[in-house]
Amino acid sequence: MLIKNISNGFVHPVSSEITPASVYSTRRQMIRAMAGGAAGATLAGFAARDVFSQTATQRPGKLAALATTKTAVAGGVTMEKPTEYKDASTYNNFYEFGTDKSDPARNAHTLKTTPWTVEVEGLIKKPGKFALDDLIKLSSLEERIYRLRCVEGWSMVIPWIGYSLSELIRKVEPQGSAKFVEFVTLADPKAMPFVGSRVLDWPYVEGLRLDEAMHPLTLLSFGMYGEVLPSQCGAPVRLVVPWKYGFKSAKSLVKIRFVEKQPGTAWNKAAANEYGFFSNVNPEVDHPRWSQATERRIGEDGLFAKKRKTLMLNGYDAQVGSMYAGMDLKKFF
Ligand SMILES: Nc1nc2c(c(=O)[nH]1)N[C@H]1C(S)=C(S)[C@@H](COP(=O)(O)O)O[C@H]1N2
Ligand SMILES: [Mo]
Repeated sequence: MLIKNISNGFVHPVSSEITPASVYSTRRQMIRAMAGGAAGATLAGFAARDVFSQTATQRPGKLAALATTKTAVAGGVTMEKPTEYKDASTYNNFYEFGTDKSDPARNAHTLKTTPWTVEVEGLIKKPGKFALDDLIKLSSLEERIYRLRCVEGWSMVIPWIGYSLSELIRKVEPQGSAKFVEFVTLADPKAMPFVGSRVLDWPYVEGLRLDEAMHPLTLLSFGMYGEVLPSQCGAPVRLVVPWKYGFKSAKSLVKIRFVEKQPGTAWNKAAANEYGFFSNVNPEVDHPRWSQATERRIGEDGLFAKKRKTLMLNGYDAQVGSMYAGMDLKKFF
């Protein structure tokens, strides 16, 4: 059955059975069915080449499986070939474990993810502490293939598992005064060798405007590639905000706080002229030290690998662009 939500452009093929996330051939069939069916209009925007380029990706078989009941198609990115798991899990930014891309995979095994609780507090009617299992069960898990564009100029395509953060936000009932959401991550100096170092202010914090946090694309993610998140990718729960530079997608969340004023964020505090609060992917606004017009896809390195053009709002303009109507994106970068 296809459920189309006109307002946000989503097309959800809903299955009554649990479909293993690793069955990409099923997705290929589904995409074909959709292209010829009710969702044809939505898919017309995709190049046929992209629609059929999806190649089979096996579940890596390294961590516990995390089944999804729905597969969501969000934006044009879904049709891109996912980055290899080995690349996505060894080339990371997670400064609590070191500043080198290979440090998190090497060091994050010290992260203890059980027990884990996420505190939801601030300007809401129903504050509370969620044990991880309860948080996972709060809504049905979907697989969503999103492109993530790092501010440093590389990108990846990841089959994330999670649900829209809006599901949680609705349950805790924000008060009228809540205008922003602050995301606080774990800062445990015993498990995280770089917490205490002077690179960043700890804990690593991030923030979104309430409408951004409520946007259906904003994902509360518990897994990737059909399995729970590896520690270096932000286990056991992280944010994925696909139209913003990677650093907005805070890893290993422990607190979600509803506030009235725009919260300080880790990278903005470190260098306000380089990292704004919004940090929307924007090929037209250069980083002070480099261009943001192109990107390198992880796994396509090599001397002759062609750079890709970075898309406005990382390719999600149609879904999220209206939230920034009338805003000068050079000023609010
Ligand atoms: N807690 C925390 N979250 C974080 C970071 C970090 O250093 N600490 N790095 C960010 C940056 S800069 C990027 S690009 C993404 C990278 O996510 P990935 O390693 O899963 O690709 O995580 C973001 N989330
Ligand atoms: Mo990043």
